[in-house]
Amino acid sequence: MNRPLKIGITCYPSLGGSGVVATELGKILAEKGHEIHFIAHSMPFRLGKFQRNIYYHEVEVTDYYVFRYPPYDLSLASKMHQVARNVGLDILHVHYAVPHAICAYLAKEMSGDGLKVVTTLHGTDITVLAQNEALKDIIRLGIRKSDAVTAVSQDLIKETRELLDISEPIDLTYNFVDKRIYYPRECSDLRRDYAEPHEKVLMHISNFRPVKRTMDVVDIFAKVNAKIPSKLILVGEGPDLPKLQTKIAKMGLTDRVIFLGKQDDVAQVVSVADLMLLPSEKESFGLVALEAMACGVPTIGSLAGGIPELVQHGVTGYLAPVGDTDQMAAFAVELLQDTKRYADFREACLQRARHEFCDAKISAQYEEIYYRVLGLPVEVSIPVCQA
Ligand code: GMT
Repeated sequence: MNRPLKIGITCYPSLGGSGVVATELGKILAEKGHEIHFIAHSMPFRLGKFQRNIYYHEVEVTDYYVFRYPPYDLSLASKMHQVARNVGLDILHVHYAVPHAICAYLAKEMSGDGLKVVTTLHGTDITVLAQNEALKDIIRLGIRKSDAVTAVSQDLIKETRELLDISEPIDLTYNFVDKRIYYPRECSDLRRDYAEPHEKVLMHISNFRPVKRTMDVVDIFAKVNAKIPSKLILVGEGPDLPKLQTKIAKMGLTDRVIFLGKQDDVAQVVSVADLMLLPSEKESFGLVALEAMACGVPTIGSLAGGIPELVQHGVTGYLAPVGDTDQMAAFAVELLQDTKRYADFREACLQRARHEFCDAKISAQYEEIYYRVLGLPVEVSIPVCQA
């Protein structure tokens, strides 16, 4: 048996897929007996109640009158080093390359080579930020100085290699769901609050940034609603929301769209939906589509990034080129009108989420990486997920 590890995890602790993955991974590793130390500027929002083996270390930013911009990155690197030294961390696992991979590199320089750094690339840290010439070289440095790098889809691995000219190995570690949380919830009461029995429910969950193409969400919905009476539930908040509200009002759809704002209990909310809409411009994986899949909800989305690695076209959802809202709406209508096909898609979603993207399998892949970089014998077996 491998010995339990002491693992520091840094992520963006507020709403966002990378923070969710990092937090859920930490919770699962803690259940497996590892000692997990979250190092972040605030408590990760999914951490929830007290759990054995989990510790939280808050990064306090030093302000001083000479600073125009208080240096958060340096405070984070110092905190990583202090935690590593005080508790004897084996691994620093950072999620999202910017600035976390560089902070981890600095922490390692301070702590010594005994501390190993694992960086997980999540998406826009590469697909957007690594396109920026001002950041490209420092992102490449963070990746090269990591002891292991993982990415959440094959597509993201490919993009990282192309954009940054990286030839070092990158491990594939897909996003995952905890099947104790993500399963189809009973929600008939809740559904009645939002939709009439004859209406279908379409849903979109995101941070409403331009990359999510939320205007397309409304266009797809309007085209579906013209054929099948439907409601659109929007979950989350972000910069495009005011523009979206104006568009919804102009299209005369105000009484058909429900804004739920930010919600923590995604499994409950998503169970209300018949379809998830994810027409993103870029999407390295699409955690929200996996969460929907695990609750039996097919996704209609774009052929962007890693989405096709998750959503099998014609099996667990339908995909069309980015911006092709006519095609996405046509797919949605086709699926919603065919009861037998919809039931098949729903079953395929449940099977795929539980077998391919279960927490036990993906967390074991991460453990394997940790032991490998530490030079310890890898005695982790990757379990076959049970439905
Ligand atoms: O890269 C981002 O935009 C942020 C990040 C986040 O924190 O939400 O999202 C990315 O990471 C998720 C978890 O790995 C993936 O499921 C999302 O697809 C990915 N977002 C994008 O690529 C736009």
